Amino acid sequence: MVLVLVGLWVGQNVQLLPVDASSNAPVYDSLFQVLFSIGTILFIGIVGLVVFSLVRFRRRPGDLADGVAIEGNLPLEIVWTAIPAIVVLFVGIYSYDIYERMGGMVSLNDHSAMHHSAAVMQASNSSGPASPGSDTASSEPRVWAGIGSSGNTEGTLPVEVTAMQFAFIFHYPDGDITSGELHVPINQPVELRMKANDVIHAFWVPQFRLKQDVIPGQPTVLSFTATRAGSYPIICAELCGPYHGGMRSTVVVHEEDAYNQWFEKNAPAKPTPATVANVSLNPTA
Ligand SMILES: [Cu+2]
Repeated sequence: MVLVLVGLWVGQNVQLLPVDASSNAPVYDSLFQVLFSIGTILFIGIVGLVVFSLVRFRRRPGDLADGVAIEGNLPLEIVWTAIPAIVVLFVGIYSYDIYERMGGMVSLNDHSAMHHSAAVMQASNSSGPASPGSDTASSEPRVWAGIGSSGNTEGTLPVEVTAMQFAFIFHYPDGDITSGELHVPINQPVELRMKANDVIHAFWVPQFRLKQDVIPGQPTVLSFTATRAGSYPIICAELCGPYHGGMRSTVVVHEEDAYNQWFEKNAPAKPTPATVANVSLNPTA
C-alpha cells in the first residue's frame, strides 16, 4: 500500500517534461505520469526486495551449509505471471487510447473519419477563433499518416512544410509567405502538410509533445493547437545526414494580434491597380 502511494505521489509530482504548449500536451502528460508511477512502483519494489534479501539472507560467518532446496511454487508463479500481464495489458490499452485521442489512428485518406475525429476532439477542446481567409478546401495532397488534434477543420491554418538536408521551409498558402521559422497564432488549429525533398526527416516539437516523420514521396500531416505563447525549438528527430544535429528551427506561438501583424509584414505586397496601370503605360520601365 505504502509502495503504491509513493509511486502515485512520484508520478503526480515528476517535473521532467518541458513546458506544455499544445492541446495535446496534457493528454500525453497524463500517460507519462501513469507510466512513471508504474515504473517507480516496480523499481522501488524490485530493488527494495533485492537489497532486503542481500542483507537479510546473507551468509553468516562460519556457515558452510547448503541453502534450502526449494522446488517450484505454483501460486507464486501464477502471481508473478499475472501481475506483469495485467500491467502490460493496461499500459498497452491506455497508450492506444491516448494515441487515438491525439488523432494518431485516423487514416487521412478517409475524410469522413477525419471529420469524425475532429468532432470528437472538439467536444473536449474549445475551438480557437477562425483565421482571416483560411481555406482548407484547396487540393489536398494524398496523405498517408497524420497525427494531432486538429479541432474544427473550418478554422484550420494550413502550412506547407518542406524538409530537406538540413532545413525546414514553411510556406503559408493563404498569404504566399515563405519562412524559415514557423509562426502560428495561439488557440487556433494548425495543419502542417509535410513533404521531404531528399531523405526521411522528422518534425518534432517537445513542448507540443508531437512528432511526425517527413518522408520523400509520401506526404504526411501533423495537426496541433498551440496553447501557450512563446518560442519553442523544432528539432529534426530522424538521423538524416552529417548535419542532422544542426537541423533545427523555431516555432513562434503568437497572441492573435501579434500573429496578424507578422502575417501582414511578411505577406508579399500585392500590385495595386495604380502600379499595374503605370507598368502598362510605361513598357520601358
Ligand atoms: Cu533531418
